[in-house]
Amino acid sequence: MAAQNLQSVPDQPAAPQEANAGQGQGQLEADGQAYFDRVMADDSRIEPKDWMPAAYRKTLLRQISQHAHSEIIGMQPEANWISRAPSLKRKAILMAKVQDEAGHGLYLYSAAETLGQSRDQMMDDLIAGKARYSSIFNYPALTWADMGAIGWLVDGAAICNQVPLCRASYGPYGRAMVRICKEESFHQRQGFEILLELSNGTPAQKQMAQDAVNRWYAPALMMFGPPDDDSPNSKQSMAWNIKRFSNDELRSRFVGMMVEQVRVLGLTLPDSEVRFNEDTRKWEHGPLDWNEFKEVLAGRGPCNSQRLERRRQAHDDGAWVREAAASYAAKQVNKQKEYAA
Ligand code: BYC
Repeated sequence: MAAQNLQSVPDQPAAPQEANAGQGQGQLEADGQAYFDRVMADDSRIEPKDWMPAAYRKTLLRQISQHAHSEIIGMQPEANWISRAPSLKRKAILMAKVQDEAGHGLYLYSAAETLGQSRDQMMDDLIAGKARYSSIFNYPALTWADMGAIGWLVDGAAICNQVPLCRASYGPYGRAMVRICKEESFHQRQGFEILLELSNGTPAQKQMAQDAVNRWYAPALMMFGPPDDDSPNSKQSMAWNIKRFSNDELRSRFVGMMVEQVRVLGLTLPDSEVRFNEDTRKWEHGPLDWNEFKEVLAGRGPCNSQRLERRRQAHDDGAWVREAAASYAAKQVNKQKEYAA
């Protein structure tokens, strides 16, 4: 039961491994549960080989695989603009960003695999339309300014949601998030900078930036998930130290960050009801269309079918790479066997 701590994570409670030698399954389960409870109480970390409740494993698999799928599907709206980027510099930056998202997907699929599900299975579920990915990527990127709005608002929301996940109780997830958050911060800055340049450009460029912010604002707020009263998973995920803040808490925090930054951009948020509530000490925003959110989750958003179709096509196009890699790996194994014989 290896337990590796981040510096910020308190000392791990002693694992019950040795004490269990020779004991029956029931006792092992009881010791495992006691160990797990101590880890949770100490706000420490569970590692892949540690005992964990089946429901904890299932919840993590659900969240991490959805997160991985979001990164991979999230490459599409921006990849569509690589060939239309307005300069070589912008093209190089956008390509690097889209590649980063692929990398995030790979770290997350690796973290999910440590919970016992194969990457092939996760990918099959995605392309069969059985798995979720973030609602935000079912909206179209209509103009170059959308690259700015995605970077600023979508990556901004992602950071707000994901920084607390760096302290998630499952070690491989928390560690993956540390690196992802560093890269997301750069992504947000590049989005902000695109919008700033457009905002300081011609009136038409400024209008394009404002239009993009208007279209991405509400979908970005919905990225945090349904309102707390309608979030069936939050309570348990918070008890297990996976989620650290509720959906509404993070959404409110994000709105506060955006209020400050939009002023620097010289743009406005399309929400006349944003205000800081002095009594609750929280930022509030206008109503969101949760029916639209449900429609998107049900597969009926503006781009759901296009995104999945593109993913299927990319999977088929990549078949020869997977075959070649598997064949090369088999050859290496045979060579080693021959060498050993
Ligand atoms: N979209 O009980 P709740 C990125 C589902 S990638 C779709 O509150 P939970 C980026 C939820 O799964 C950003 N589905 O759930 C990439 C649940 O359904 P199931 C992705 C959503 O898990 C490329 C049901 O609604 N970030 O940043 O406690 C380029 C009830 O919800 C959404 C992550 O994945 C949604 N927005 O909380 C640029 C972060 N919201 O599974 C940027 C990690 C909710 O029961 N994930 N649902 O069928 C999380 O933090 C949490 O899973 C959520 C939801 C806050 C998203």
